Amino acid sequence: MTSEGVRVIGTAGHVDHGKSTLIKALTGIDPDRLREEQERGMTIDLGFAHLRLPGGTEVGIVDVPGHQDFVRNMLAGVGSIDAVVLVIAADEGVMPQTREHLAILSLLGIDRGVIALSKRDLIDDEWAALVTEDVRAAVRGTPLEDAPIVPVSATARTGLDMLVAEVERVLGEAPPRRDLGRPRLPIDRAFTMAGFGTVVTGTLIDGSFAVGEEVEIAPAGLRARIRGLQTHRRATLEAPPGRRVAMNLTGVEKADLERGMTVIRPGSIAPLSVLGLRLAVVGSASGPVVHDETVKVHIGTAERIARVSVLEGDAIAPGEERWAQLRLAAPVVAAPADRLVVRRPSPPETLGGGVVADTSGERFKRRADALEVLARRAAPSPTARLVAVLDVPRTAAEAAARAGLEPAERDAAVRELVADGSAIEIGDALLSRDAYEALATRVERLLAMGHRASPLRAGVPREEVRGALGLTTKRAAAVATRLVTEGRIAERGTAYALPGHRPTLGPDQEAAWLRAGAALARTPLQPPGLAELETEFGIDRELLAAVAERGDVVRAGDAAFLPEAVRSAGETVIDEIAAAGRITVSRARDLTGSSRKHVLPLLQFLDDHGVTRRIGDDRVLVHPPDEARSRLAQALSRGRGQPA
Ligand SMILES: Nc1nc2c(ncn2[C@@H]2O[C@H](COP(=O)(O)OP(=O)(O)OP(=O)(O)O)[C@@H](O)[C@H]2O)c(=O)[nH]1
Ligand SMILES: [Mg+2]
Repeated sequence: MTSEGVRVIGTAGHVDHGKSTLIKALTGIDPDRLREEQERGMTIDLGFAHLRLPGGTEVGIVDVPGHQDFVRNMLAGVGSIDAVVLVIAADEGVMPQTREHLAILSLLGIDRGVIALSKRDLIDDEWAALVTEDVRAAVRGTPLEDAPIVPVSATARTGLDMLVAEVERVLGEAPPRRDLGRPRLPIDRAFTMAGFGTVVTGTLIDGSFAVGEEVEIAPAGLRARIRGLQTHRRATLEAPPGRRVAMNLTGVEKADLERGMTVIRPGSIAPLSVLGLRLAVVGSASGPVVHDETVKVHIGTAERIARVSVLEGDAIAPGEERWAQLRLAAPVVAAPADRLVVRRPSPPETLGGGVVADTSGERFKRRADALEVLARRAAPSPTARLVAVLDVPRTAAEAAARAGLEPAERDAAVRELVADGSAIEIGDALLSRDAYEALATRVERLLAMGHRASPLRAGVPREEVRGALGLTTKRAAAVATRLVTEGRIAERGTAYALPGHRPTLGPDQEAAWLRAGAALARTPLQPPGLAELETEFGIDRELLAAVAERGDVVRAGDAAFLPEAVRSAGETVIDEIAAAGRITVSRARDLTGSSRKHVLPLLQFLDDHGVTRRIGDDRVLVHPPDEARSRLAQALSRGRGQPA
């Protein structure tokens, strides 16, 4: 199944101009399905039909009402069509809703279509020529400017083949539907069908749904399962984007569902109450859209009351376009690049619309910030759009969905951004260079503050640094690791520090260390223990760690030695093993003139640094003596008494 094989078209045009009659003539299906519609002879709500074009393409048809009281229903129907058939009655010509529907099509970006000059049987050739000229003038400057005008009569059945041929040609030029791997079915109808249960219909966009899938009905947050799928009354196991779909759902009641809700994969889109866009006000609007004005927003099949927050100036005059945020009274499923239409509630009037640029839901405190962010998010190129949503770490899939990119565009954009350094890979996620720099600065500041507050300490505990990033544990660790790799921060045991940071002692602490160092030097291989260092000399663990950090003392197990003592004891041990092949603890004690209590941590230190290895009661060398000596020297130059 290819999405090119199936298309969706819609009708548009003034009331009574013959839309429904034309669809019935083309398909044999009467789109006016409601009793009230039959009785009043007019379309009230959306009607549906389908047609197979001569070339084999299946076309779903959405028939809309033309009456001005039902423009909201028309809006729910034309949201995701591939092309429009604008019907203009030859005997009446261009009328108010002809123009209003044209404006709506233009706002929704529907720029493919055919104009059917209907009821051709009611007029003569001369009149037909005049009205054709009027129609041309009316569509000038609209996306249908170059659309073919086909005279038709549904009752006399003339021009129908020509109309179908033009529809086929126009659809042939339409691009394939995008597949973002994140399906949405904006519901246009919900009903109960005997033998099936709950059914919803709509035009599927942005991805495929399959029978058996669990789905969410947003924004209600309901869960359901797809029991069956139909396109054009035929059952299918999977429906790709761009087709009319009837979806049989289990787990929800019709009473819980209504037009304007959207079927999505559970959790795939968070409904939003704030939408940012450049709001264009149509030239024909009766007045400006002013800041804080209440409007109706139509997006997909949904309709919401909203307040307009004009971000540039205080109003948007007819014919102008300005950055604005729409604050909706209730959340709606929306994605970047969605089109919406804004209407005035009363007297009803189509005011304008635009393309959703920002779905972050952020309410900006400063207008200048808002403008900058929105402009960035509305950027046209896929890479720019992707980078704009990477202000926080997101997986490539999340980011692409937010930026409205298709998988193919996404992969190319990710490669390009990572290659030129505009995006940084952070664990499973990507982050823009700017956002990464902001995090780096935050870490550097935190470390600088930590060093100032505790000059003695090696640095700021790793956990604290990661916690300050406000990211998931894994991503925070990835950011920190990258900063270390880049040499912007340094790892000091279980802490991070700025590379230049050396723990510094105050004058009293230096004096205390001087006395303690002298005591250590008096009996280098039987030095005072840690408890004594603290009680007698005031060298607590933190101070000792600081002195060790700068290389003045070596911590080994539960003891502390001067580096010189460790070196001489270590060399003695190495020499002995080089000569005798091994050394025991008591032999090491005797040769170094130490005690058992002190020689144990010394030997452990040598083991830990890959100088010696323990075999039973003996120590042997891990490497030849020269290598052992250089390892010992290295361990001491590291100055931290920490195994590498
Ligand atoms: N003579 C003639 N009458 C037509 C033709 N097409 C439609 N009509 C008549 O025009 C009237 C309106 O037709 P509909 O098809 O209901 O018009 P519509 O555009 O669907 O109207 P709404 O849906 O209410 O906007 C009906 O009485 C039709 O019989 C045609 O080709 N020739
Ligand atoms: Mg109709």
